[in-house]
Amino acid sequence: MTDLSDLESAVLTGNAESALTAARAALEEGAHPLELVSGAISPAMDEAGRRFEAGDYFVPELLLAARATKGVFELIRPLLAATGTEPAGRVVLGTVQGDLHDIGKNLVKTMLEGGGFEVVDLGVDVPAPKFVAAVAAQQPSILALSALLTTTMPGMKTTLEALRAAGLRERVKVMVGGAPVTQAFADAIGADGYRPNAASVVELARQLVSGA
Ligand code: B1M
Repeated sequence: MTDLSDLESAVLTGNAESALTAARAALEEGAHPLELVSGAISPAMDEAGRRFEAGDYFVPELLLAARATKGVFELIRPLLAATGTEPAGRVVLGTVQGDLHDIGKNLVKTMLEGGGFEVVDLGVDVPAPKFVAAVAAQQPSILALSALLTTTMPGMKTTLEALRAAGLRERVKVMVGGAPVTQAFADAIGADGYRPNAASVVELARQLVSGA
């Protein structure tokens, strides 16, 4: 197994250049692109979160760590990209209103693109009306909502209500996810699907599109 400790410590210390160098080296040694995420990026971000809670890290350190992941995602995205020509379906994706976290969302996007889906990424801090307008304009098979804060999870419910009010709820499947989100929450707000991590999102998206 490839040693990913250089990549993990580069992300944790927010060194984007070293992160990219370490990621390239790991791939050259034969690491699978997703191993870089599960074996280095996720543990580094978890540790950053622990340090933040302990008062050893502040928002600038978290931002630097987040920035250090971006180049690595750009590096692995084409490696995960599907080769098929027919898109598996279109997905509109975004982080809900009030929430600026996008690392998990970007990973979900990378995985969906790797699974052959066309993804329209609305970014972060997306208000319900913007999701509704995108569903009307893009006519996706799936609307995918991410939230990382307990305080922004209600934005998912608001978005579903806005879809219903616009008469669009039956036209699109809605999947939700993000660290504080649970299957029970997804059921309570009437979402069509939930997955705890990006790796399992493609299988859910395929199920939702096929109506299984
Ligand atoms: Co913030 N933050 N943050 N933060 N941050 C958390 C989430 C927190 C747990 C840290 C902590 O206190 N321990 C805490 C939330 C507590 C809570 O509500 N439960 C927190 C807080 C409190 C805050 C602020 C309020 C801090 C402040 O300002 N006082 C503030 C809020 C800003 C806002 O959004 N309005 C804030 C700000 C930030 C930064 C901007 C500095 C930065 C984000 C930068 C960025 O994203 N570009 C940041 C970061 C980096 C974190 C931590 C450290 C890391 C998050 C991350 O990227 N994880 C985080 C602590 C932690 O998670 N350990 C924390 C790695 C990523 C791969 O995992 O995003 O969970 P994750 O995604 C996973 C799954 O959740 C899932 O798949 C992904 C991969 O498997 N998933 C989906 C995600 N979306 C999905 C959608 C799906 C399916 C699966 O279907 C559609």
